[in-house]
Parts: sequence; C-alpha cells; structure tokens
Amino acid sequence: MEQTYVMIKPDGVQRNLVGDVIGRFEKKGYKLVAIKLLLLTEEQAKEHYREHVGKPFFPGLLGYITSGPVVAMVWAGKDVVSAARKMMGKTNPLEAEPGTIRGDYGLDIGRNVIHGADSVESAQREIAIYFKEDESTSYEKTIEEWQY
Ligand code: FUP
Repeated sequence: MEQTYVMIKPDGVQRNLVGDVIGRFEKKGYKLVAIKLLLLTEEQAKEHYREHVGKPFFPGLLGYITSGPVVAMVWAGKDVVSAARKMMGKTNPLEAEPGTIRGDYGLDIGRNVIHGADSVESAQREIAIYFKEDESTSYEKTIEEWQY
C-alpha cells in the first residue's frame, strides 16, 4: 500500500493541533504506520528542504522548522500521497480552501502547520530521513475491507 510522510510543524504542535490532524487522517481511513515527536537537527532540516537551500526564505524556514518539536508520521493507504496534499491544502494558507488543514488553521506561508510529501519518490526519501526501517509497524486494520 502507498505510504506518505506527513509532519506536523512546530506551530501545529504549539497550537495543540496534533489530535485534530491525526483525527482527520484516521477518519479519512488512512493507517498510521509510524510516528514520533522530535526536534529536527539542522542537518535533518537541510536534507528535508534541500531543494530550497539558498532561496531567500530558507533561513527563516530553517529557524522555524527547528524551533520546537514536530510530529513525524508515516501514513498508508490508497493514493495517500495526493490525498494528503489535498487534505492539507495549498502551501500558502491564503490560497488553501476552507476545509483543508492549512485553509482552516493557517494564516501565513511561513507558519503553515503541516508538511506532506509531494510525490511517492519524495515520500520515500523523506521517510528515510526520519525513520529506520524497523520503526514502521505492520498490522492489520480490518476496516480496510469496507473502503477498498
Ligand atoms: P509544500 O510542498 O507545500 O510544503 O511547499 P514548498 O516545498 O514549496 O515549500 C516548503 C516550505 O517553505 C513551505 F511549507 C513554506 C515555506 N515557504 C516559505 O516560507 N516561503 C515561500 O515563498 C515558499 C515556501
């Protein structure tokens, strides 16, 4: 089953949005297969956002993403990569539709609550930054037969 990397950013943790975000993914029907609360090192942050190193907003992004704990998660299920992006909404909360996580809770592109991998390849790359192979669980969720 497809997997994606989702991360509740430091503002989402500080604003007590962890339960809401996890609840949205659970209720949609996705399966949580790995989760941890951690403070990103500068190295992890630079690896995660390597495509943005050198851009004008990068120093601010680096400071923000390493400023407090994040919730790193792997979610699994049908088309979860693109579905998670839809559930999060556009990068700039101003453009994110109401009903999406960023549309409902975000005000500023530099504090947009959540990250989700933008492709299956990015998801695999990002999962490897935060999780060792033996940190992902494998278990049956019987609800699956009612969804697929
Ligand atoms: P996304 O894939 O939605 O996380 O968006 P990007 O990879 O384009 O951007 C990564 C992060 O950089 C965003 F979450 C917010 C931040 N960013 C800015 O702060 N300013 C910008 O102009 C663009 C992105």
